[in-house]
Amino acid sequence: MTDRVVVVAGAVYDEGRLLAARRSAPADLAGRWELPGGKLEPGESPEQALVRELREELGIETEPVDRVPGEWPLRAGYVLQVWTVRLLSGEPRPLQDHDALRWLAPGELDAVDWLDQDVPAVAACARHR
Ligand code: 9L3
Ligand code: MG
Repeated sequence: MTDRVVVVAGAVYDEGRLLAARRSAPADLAGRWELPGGKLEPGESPEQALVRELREELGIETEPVDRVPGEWPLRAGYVLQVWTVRLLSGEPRPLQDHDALRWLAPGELDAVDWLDQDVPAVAACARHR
């Protein structure tokens, strides 16, 4: 399938805790939490897109480690894929599209109001650990 847009998201871990980001835009998603990331740009690999998105959105340098098995449909024509990501440098800050961040311990994964599609993605991340 080539006629669909891949949205990549990062499961960023630091000392066993998973980074969750609260969206501030667009209005219909604001206040909901997600694994940060975004759409691939033309010519980018998923890993390249993820490194770019996490740099732009959070000001961190990261290294994709491996793909979390699975794929989750977003709106028509879009699909969500998730990579486990190692934090190389920087302290994440909500620079665009987010207004809050939380590091969630393994027992806290249901403490935030995830976007609908991120619920199964986060569960897959937990299984994948
Ligand atoms: N989306 C859903 N879950 C995620 C991410 C990163 C994105 N973990 C959805 C929200 C938007 C679309 O994908 O509708 C594109 O994301 P972005 O480029 O606005 O971050
Ligand atoms: Mg984004």
